[in-house]
Amino acid sequence: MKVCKYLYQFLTKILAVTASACLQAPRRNYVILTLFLCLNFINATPAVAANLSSDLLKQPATEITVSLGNAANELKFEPNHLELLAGKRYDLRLTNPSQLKHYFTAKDFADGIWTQKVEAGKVEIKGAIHEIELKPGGEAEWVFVPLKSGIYGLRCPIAGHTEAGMIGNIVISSN
Ligand SMILES: [Cu+2]
Repeated sequence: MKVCKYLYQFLTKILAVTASACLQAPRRNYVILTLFLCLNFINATPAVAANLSSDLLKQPATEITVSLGNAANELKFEPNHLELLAGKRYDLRLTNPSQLKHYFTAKDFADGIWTQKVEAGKVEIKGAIHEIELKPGGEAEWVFVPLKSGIYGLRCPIAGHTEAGMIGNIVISSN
């Protein structure tokens, strides 16, 4: 990591010097800032991932079950309100006990979390997930760590379902 730091400092200097030499004064600062931000971004992303894998992802997960619809085919999430803490690890178990297909769609929420995996049947999916479709009798497990606090909307976008009340919200708080 030390080597990385020196290399990073060296590259920053080279870029700053090159930019100063090539450009007129008014635009110089802007370009240096842009290059600096780019380097920072490249530098910071692996660090965030490394921290997540070493600490946050080793915590025992809190299990939460959300039912999409119910045996009476009512169009609702049960529960329809979730409260989560940023930095904790969760195992969200989604079930669909109804005879209808449903979605768990919460795109802004999905952008504010780190997804470790989604498991469905014998398949495990890694990486960003934005919505999950559950066929009748379907089950899935979403393991993640919330990162960004906020109040996020949840809905099932199948025609008529949102309108009938198949909506909810997910609150991520920092404490
Ligand atoms: Cu639905």
